[in-house]
Amino acid sequence: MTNTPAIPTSVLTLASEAQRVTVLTGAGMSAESGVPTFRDAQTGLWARYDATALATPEAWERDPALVWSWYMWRHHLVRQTEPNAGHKALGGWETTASVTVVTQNIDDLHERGGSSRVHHLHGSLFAFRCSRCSRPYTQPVDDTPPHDTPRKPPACDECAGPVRPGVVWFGEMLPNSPWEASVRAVQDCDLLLVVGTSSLVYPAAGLPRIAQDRGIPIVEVNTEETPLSTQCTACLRIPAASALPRLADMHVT
Ligand code: BV8
Ligand code: ZN
Repeated sequence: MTNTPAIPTSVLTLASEAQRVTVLTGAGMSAESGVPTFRDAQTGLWARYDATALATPEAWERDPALVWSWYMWRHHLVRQTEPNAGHKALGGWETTASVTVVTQNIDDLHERGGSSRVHHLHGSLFAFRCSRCSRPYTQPVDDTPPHDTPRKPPACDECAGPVRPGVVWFGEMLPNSPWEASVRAVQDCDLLLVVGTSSLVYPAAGLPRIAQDRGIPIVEVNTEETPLSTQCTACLRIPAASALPRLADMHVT
């Protein structure tokens, strides 16, 4: 690596000796794949909307076509992107240690990057269900651009209710089993990496505290400081796609 900051030997030692690694990721993990982060100014059509205002049941009730079109824009975008060297490094790390990914992201880049144990705290862009009877909706969705003419969501085969994205909106409970599996993954690990998240959204942002209370080392990988930074054993101000291959000691092609 040319001018990216060095990684302290103590951190490289933690990474090489860890046998049970848990990685908590946020939107910064997918930034280098070209997926805008949650707090980036939304690009183009969506520049005038605040993502945290669109990802709510209230926005859905008020204008389901607008919210549906926003998710179809993201669905189309993610389908055009590839996992980056960071995703692939976490996938490859599974050959030398047990690696559990706990992600706030709704994309599928960790899976496509080779990770086999991924818990989605906030659901998935690729899962849909009826907003009325909760029946899963498994038909193909039309995510073709343009997305600036809000498109009505499809209707449930069973009750004709509007189909919604299978994601967790602000004010909604997290799905039980990914949450419980994630708590266990943080309790049982010997190294917690926190990658590409502003650590602002709860209860996800509360997970590192579980590791901290157990004296488990926490390494933050984030280009900026976050409210978690002062609680960490080390902070790497290095982009995820550069830092993770060096931590995973992988030579990702
Ligand atoms: C809940 C899915 C119980 C959808 C998301 C008042 C009323 C109701 C609730 C609350 C309330 N006050 C607080 C709450 C709780 C609320 C919350 O925490 N709000 C915050 C804003 C204060 N949480 C909830 O509502 C949760 N549910 O609490 O249920 C309940 C129920 C009823 C009533 C009360 C409580 C549900 C939250 C889930 C929301 N869904 N996503 C979708 O994606 O559309 S949240 C979404 O934003 C993400 O999933 C993620 O979790 C979150 C934060 O985003 P990040 O991933 O961190 O990304 P961000 O852009 O913020 O930051 C990127 C970071 O990467 C930056 O730090 C940047 O520096 C860094 N970076 C950039 N590039 C790189 C990089 N790092 C490394 N390398 C790079 N290249
Ligand atoms: Zn239905």
